[in-house]
Amino acid sequence: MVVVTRNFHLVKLIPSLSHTSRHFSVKSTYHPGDQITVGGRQYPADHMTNITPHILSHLGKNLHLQQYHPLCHILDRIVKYMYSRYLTPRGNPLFSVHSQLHPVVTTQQNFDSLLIPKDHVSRKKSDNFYVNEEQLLRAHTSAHQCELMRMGFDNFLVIGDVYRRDEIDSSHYPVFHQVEGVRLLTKSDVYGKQQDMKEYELFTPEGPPTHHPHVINILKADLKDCLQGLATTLFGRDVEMRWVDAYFPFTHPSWELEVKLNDQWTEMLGCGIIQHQVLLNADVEERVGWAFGLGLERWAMKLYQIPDIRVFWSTDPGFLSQFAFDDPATNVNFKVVSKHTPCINDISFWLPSVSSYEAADFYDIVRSIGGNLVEQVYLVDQFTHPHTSRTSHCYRIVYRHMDRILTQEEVNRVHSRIEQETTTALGVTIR
Ligand code: FA5
Ligand code: MG
Repeated sequence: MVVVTRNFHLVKLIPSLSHTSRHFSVKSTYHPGDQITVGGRQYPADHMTNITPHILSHLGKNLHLQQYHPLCHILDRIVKYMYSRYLTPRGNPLFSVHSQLHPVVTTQQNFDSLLIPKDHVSRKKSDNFYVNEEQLLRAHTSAHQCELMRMGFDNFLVIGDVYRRDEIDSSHYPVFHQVEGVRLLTKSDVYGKQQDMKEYELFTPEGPPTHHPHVINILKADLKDCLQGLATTLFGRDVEMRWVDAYFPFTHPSWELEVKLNDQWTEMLGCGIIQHQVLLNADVEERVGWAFGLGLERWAMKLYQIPDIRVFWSTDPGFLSQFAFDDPATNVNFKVVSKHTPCINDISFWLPSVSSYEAADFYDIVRSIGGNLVEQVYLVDQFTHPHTSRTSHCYRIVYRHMDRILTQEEVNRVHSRIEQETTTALGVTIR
């Protein structure tokens, strides 16, 4: 087994960008020469920089490496499953594990190396946390595929924290953990045992290199069997699951696996057959392969019946003590530490008339000021005034502390700070 380790240290903002929560602004302006420190490294800031102090506070926590953390237990089981499924001829695990790669990657790694077009929506500033024009906090662990393939790894797992400006609800959090799996095969790996197929090629003979249909079928069968096997190993034979066709620029064909979570079909992973051009970008020839990316929190929520994704960041002993066991396969009947009644406050405002308004900026403010008191935010109403043509949005913010009762006064104080900050940072007018 090969473990690639690149340590990084806890995050600190350098003084020129530091803040007190009172004067925090999402739309901080960065001047030429400003520096931002992310994961112990310094980077030049620019007009794309949009990492908030709230997000920075999650760097270096490495929940997946913390002994007795549920994400660490489930990761252990996933790695063991992959180790036992794929062995070298000498009986050793085939997959290498890379769990400490630095989370700052280049746009080349996160997008270009994966054939994500220059104008693709997933590159938007409103969807990502940019360090600057050329670097960002990785939005998925797929960002490391090419560098590892170029280094010569054929079978590997990448585990890491990933960052997205996403929705806010019980199964989405702006920082979560992914496990990436990549398996590359040579012609003899693909056809080896199937004598009658020895003559087949990996690619169709004419036109640009296209996978031979047999390759797709053989890889697809292995990929789906591997992932379904993982789901039944963790969740039991009777788990309800289904495959859905999907699209990713870097795999074709692609699928998503959904599992019933709290009576709702929930996406657990994306996967597919790696596009040939992705391998060429990594200087890999004469190989084909598959890849998957799964959300560790979603798998842990299913396994331990954890109802809310924020719980993983809790330091409450009532939560953590439930996972203080050495055998990761121990059965846990997770007890919700508390499910106090929520406080629900709405916020309505007119958008600025010359509108550069992005809901993601508003969500950042809510998360930065409300922290983990905020369980959910959603748009409940929007309309455009027929005479003035001004647009109004109304959002509902559900406040609920994981560990204790919140008072309405406390919530009101947080809520009015959110109103103030939204007014100054985004130029809206509270109604
Ligand atoms: C990806 O990130 C692709 N890189 C996955 C992939 C890898 C496809 C390799 C093909 C080959 P997606 O955005 O769907 O895809 O995220 C993958 C998984 O991460 C989801 O299925 C889900 O389990 C989890 N996930 C996505 N967004 C969030 C979020 N905000 N909070 C928690 N989990 C999330
Ligand atoms: Mg998806």
